[in-house]
Amino acid sequence: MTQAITHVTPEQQLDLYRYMLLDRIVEDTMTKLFRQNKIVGGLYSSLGQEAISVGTTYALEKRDWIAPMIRNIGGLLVKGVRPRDIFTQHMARYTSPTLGKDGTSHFGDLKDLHIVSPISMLGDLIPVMTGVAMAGRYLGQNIVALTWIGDGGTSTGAFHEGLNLAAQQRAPLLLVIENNQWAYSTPVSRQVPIEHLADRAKAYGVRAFIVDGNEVEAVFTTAREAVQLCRAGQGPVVLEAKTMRMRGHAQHDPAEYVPKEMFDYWKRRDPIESYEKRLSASGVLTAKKKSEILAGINAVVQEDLAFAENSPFPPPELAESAIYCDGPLPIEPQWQRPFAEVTPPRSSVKSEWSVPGNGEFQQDAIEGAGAASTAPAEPAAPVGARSRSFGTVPESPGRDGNVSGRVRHAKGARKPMRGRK
Ligand SMILES: Cc1ncc(C[n+]2csc(CCOP(=O)(O)OP(=O)(O)O)c2C)c(N)n1
Ligand SMILES: [Mg+2]
Repeated sequence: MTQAITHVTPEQQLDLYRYMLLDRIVEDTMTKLFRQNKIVGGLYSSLGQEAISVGTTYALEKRDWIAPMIRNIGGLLVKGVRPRDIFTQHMARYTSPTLGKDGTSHFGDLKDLHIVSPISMLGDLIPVMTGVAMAGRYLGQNIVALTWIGDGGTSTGAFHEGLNLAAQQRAPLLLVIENNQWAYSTPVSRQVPIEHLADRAKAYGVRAFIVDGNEVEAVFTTAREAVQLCRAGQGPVVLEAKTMRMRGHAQHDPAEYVPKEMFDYWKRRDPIESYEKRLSASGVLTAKKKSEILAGINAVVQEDLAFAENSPFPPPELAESAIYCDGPLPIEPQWQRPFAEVTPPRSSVKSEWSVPGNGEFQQDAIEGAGAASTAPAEPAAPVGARSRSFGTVPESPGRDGNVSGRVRHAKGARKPMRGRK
């Protein structure tokens, strides 16, 4: 049932490489901008973690949804966000997706790219994305919702509440735990008494995978398998990717509390360098191809950087607009709301199945008349027998947190939901 799909085509390999490189060049460019005092607010780095955002998002389809956190610029790029949006947003320019009103990666695109804007409160995106996943199912779209959480974020209440909700509702949610071994200055070992954060999924009857987060193909193929399970109606999946935060929490933090040997070890496991070597050795990445990819990335980045640098800041007269509600607005109870008002908006994603009338409230069904024909659709099946057992747990990371490159899977498959594909 949960057969690993390990095949990655040369085209996909070059795509994965290109996106990781694009991510790194975009973030390196922003580091320079930060040093030039052109970034408004903080700047967070996903240096060394690019394989996770890129590999997981690459496993999605266009119709699927993501909600990034601070180290998921790679996911935005794979989803189709242009570097100019990332630059202008960080530089608070008027041309940014939030018209210069917000900073970092705090923007989304609900209409076309299906991106929910980050929420700073760690963990809160999990219940939100569970809701997105459930809404997609409700609309028959067969979508998957993906979000990421750090090792520190797994200790928030929202993580546990959200995961339990997703499990109980069998929501098609892929939750990626980016275990980069540090939450600000706190190492994982001082935060939790367990070795593998994926084990937390067990408590909620959720299937979990552990993967080497520095191996982009392992991340991609495992995420692809997880996405398939979600889409098949088998409930949420947790994917723990073991990696290392190669910078401080943000630019202001020199990370002097991290042992130097730990940085040295992980530097040798850089996800882009190692993949480049691998693709070169197999002949997929020739010297010519590599310079073509690099030239393509640099052309886009330079064009978008120039666009951002030449963009104005928002006009001062707009500083107070779109912040508070232009109230007071009268709020009156409306007990008989029209059907169109309470049904979900039209969406660009075509339904693969339909719930009659989008499951609207049917007075007749309650009163008995015509109940057989108008009864609301069957609700999501509750979590069935909790027969999953977690098979091989990975070898322990060493004291420095090293992990081997193997992918391990939790065993046990759920039956697909009734009536779902
Ligand atoms: C609920 C909540 N508590 C605390 C914070 C402050 N904070 C922001 S990032 C961070 C560290 C997060 O560490 P981790 O989850 O491991 O993610 P990483 O920074 O390593 O990617 C903290 C404590 C927050 N944003 N939300
Ligand atoms: Mg962390």
